[in-house]
Amino acid sequence: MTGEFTGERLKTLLGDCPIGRDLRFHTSTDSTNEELSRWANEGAPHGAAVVADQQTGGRGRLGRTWFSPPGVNSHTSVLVRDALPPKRQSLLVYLAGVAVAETIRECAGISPFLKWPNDVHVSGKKISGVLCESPAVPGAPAVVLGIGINVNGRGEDFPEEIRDTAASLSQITGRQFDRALLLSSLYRTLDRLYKSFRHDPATVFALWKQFAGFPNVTYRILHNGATIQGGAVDLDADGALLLRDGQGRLKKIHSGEVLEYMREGVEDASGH
Ligand code: BT5
Repeated sequence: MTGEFTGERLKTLLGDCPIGRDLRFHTSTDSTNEELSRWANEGAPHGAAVVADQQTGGRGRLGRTWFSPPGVNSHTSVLVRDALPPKRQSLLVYLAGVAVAETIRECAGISPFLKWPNDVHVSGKKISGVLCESPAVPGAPAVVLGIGINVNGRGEDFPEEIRDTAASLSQITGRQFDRALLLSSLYRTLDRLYKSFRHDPATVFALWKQFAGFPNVTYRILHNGATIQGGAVDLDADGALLLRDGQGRLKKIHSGEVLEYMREGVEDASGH
């Protein structure tokens, strides 16, 4: 059963949820992250959210493209703007990942795998990605949490170059999902997790590590031009990934490109 995907319906489903109280819903926009950054520049408050049925310039990290066709998926950005200490702002990517994973578990009954730092996978395929940005805006600092979820799309509709690595919730479960219901659940989950994160990120980190299969996951990562392989040990307080390499040395990785991951006892390893 899928209901109408409109701003009015989403507002009704949200009730008094603080996230999405200020909501802009577009049939099409360039990128919800761009739109929310512009709005933040004009004074958008904490919890403001932008939703688009389609994005014509959906973005991933490092200038990559996010496939955002009309009619099937969820594209949203949520504003965090309440004087969070700068060190904590960079950790919000983990909060967003856990919120997506919990929402998918609740709405679709499947437990996704969180791949460091910003991907959400099911059965080795990417079903969601998170892009956190801190646009320079006047007034209180702003962090934009951009979240794309592949919801009702068919496999053959993905562009050739990601057909083997991407999937939608409906491809995996054989069901169609109500996108407004999914988003209302996502916003409520974000709100609940944010309250705990603001007080102390430890609980959200622990949940992230659970969804990420720590410590039973090994990563091969391209980091500063070198490849590092090691077992996942922890996330440190700055959000860096701690890996134990084959020689037993602890490696701290702030940023890098995951080439491959292997999960003990799970046959869904993928590098994408
Ligand atoms: C991400 O980047 O995964 C972050 C994606 C964030 C998208 C949301 S949608 C709402 C908001 N507004 C925006 O403009 N962006 C955010 P990254 O880790 O760089 O992964 C990008 C790569 O994922 C691409 O290079 C493709 O290989 C692959 N990809 C592109 N579109 C995809 C899709 N719909 N599903 C799965 N994989 C995709």
